[in-house]
Amino acid sequence: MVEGRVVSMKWLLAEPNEDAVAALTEHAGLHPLIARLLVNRGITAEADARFFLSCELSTLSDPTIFDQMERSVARIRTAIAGGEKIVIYGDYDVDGVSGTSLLYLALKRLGARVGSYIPDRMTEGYGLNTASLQTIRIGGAGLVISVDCGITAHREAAVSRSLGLDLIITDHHEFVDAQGLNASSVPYSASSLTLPDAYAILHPLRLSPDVPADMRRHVAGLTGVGIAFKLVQALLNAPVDDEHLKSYLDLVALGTVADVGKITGENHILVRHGLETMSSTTAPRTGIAALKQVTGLSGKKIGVGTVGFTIAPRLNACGRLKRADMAFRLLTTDSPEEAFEIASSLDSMNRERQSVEERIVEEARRLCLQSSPLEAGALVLSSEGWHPGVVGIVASKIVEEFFRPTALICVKNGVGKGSARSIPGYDLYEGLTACSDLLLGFGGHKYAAGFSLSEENIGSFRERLSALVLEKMGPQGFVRTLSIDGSVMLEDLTMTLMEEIEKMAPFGQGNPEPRLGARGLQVVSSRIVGNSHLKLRLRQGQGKIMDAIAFNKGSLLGRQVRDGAHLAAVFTPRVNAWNGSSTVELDIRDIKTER
Ligand SMILES: [Mn+2]
Repeated sequence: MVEGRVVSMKWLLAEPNEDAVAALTEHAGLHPLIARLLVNRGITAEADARFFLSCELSTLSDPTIFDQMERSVARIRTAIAGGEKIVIYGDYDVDGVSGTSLLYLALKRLGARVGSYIPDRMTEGYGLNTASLQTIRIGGAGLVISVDCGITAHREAAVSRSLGLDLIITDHHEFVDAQGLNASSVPYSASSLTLPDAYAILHPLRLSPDVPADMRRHVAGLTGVGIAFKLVQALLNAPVDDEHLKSYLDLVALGTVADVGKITGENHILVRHGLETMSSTTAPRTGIAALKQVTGLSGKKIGVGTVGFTIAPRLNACGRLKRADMAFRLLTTDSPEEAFEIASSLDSMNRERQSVEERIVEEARRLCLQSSPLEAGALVLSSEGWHPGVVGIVASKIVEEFFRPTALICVKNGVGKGSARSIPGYDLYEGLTACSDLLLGFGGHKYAAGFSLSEENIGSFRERLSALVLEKMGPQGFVRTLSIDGSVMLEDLTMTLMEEIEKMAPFGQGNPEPRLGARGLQVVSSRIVGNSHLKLRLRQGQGKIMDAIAFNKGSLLGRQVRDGAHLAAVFTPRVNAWNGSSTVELDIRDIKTER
């Protein structure tokens, strides 16, 4: 997006508690750098370090630690035994669709009469709604299980009850009490919190009172599909290495990564094993195999990035532009022909989505450049021609380029629907709260939020939000920062260390790839490869020469980067396997001239 403009960044070296690093190094017998990486990621106790590095399915917690798990399981068993119809009520995003598919497949295999319902993004919007609950009741169901939604559905839970429809809510979103106040910061106790009046509620922050703190931390980050998995784990009452239970891990990895769930705690275990399942050629899910085929991923290793950038956008494409049932059908079908057909049309819908997105990105950039984007605190852009399904993604791209909190508003019949994204250091939810008198409604969190407003308020909203951001950030506040885990000598980056680092994988949200810094580097040789990437050979002092690559930094050649130049660099070390031999290569994120 930055079109050759290399933005300079402020380097921030992490300052972990050195005593904690030393203690972990000594007691857990870890390489000091590994101990530092763990402490930087909030892992300080020896037991937590072992849990994290072993990453074994056998260390997953017993699902009955969830409040009301036994009640939920008993109700579902009764429905199965009595031939009562169950409907899984999901969400159209990838987490929701994966969780719905997982629960649907598991219940079907347990002999349940089970159906699924995924609301339409455009006509119904997110979450439970009373009209569809009525339709589900008329269709003969006696039990509805929500996935990835429902925790704020006070009214819909009451409607279910009045319809004689039992509702089990499984969700990971924040609680909102009946008055609409955000309440998840309040520790749960049955008396202090008003939750929807459902038959049962399963939520990662609602555990039995005697559950120890470390176990609470490990499950706190479960997403919609993760909770659906816990429910199935309890229903099957099987050990975690049970083949049937394990067969759902690909769906868990898919939903968790797509929902940008933290890859720490139990998510780390579920995602690692789920990605392995997805990568295997022996028993992949029919729909996943078809998606891999149409995207050229067959036989390749599936990582967090592949899911986030290739697989999830395709599953999302139908939810964004059309109905999400296609993604559900793809994930639940056994027929390779049907799977291939759906995967192909998802792939072309994704291309359609991309071209819609590119057009909006261009229009939004043009609108930004018409004003003085870098003098504004926030960028608030609006149009009648934008598709609400993609404006969130576009807002992220505008943030990436201009580094300002950004809102894109789609205007229709005098009402604007907006999607906003923020930068580190500015709490968007707080900002919207301070503009609430100008808004018809809003929701979200620090970095991403949605809102609606009447068209005539767009101008005032732009001015107010922009002023609020400027006031909070200060004129010097808009500086991109690059955090560094630790500084190293290049000679420390051995293959043995790389194997230790690999034990921390998969990397992603909450568990970023290690980013290291080194000083006193001299450029031995440099050239441009591909479009505008820099390929370098670097040496530190009299040490050995190492290969490095700096993506999209070709414009530095001949300026900062010349043969013989002295540099400091921030990079992620990677193993480069080539012609049967493996070497460590530096993936450079930023460079500064030294001396
Ligand atoms: Mn979710």
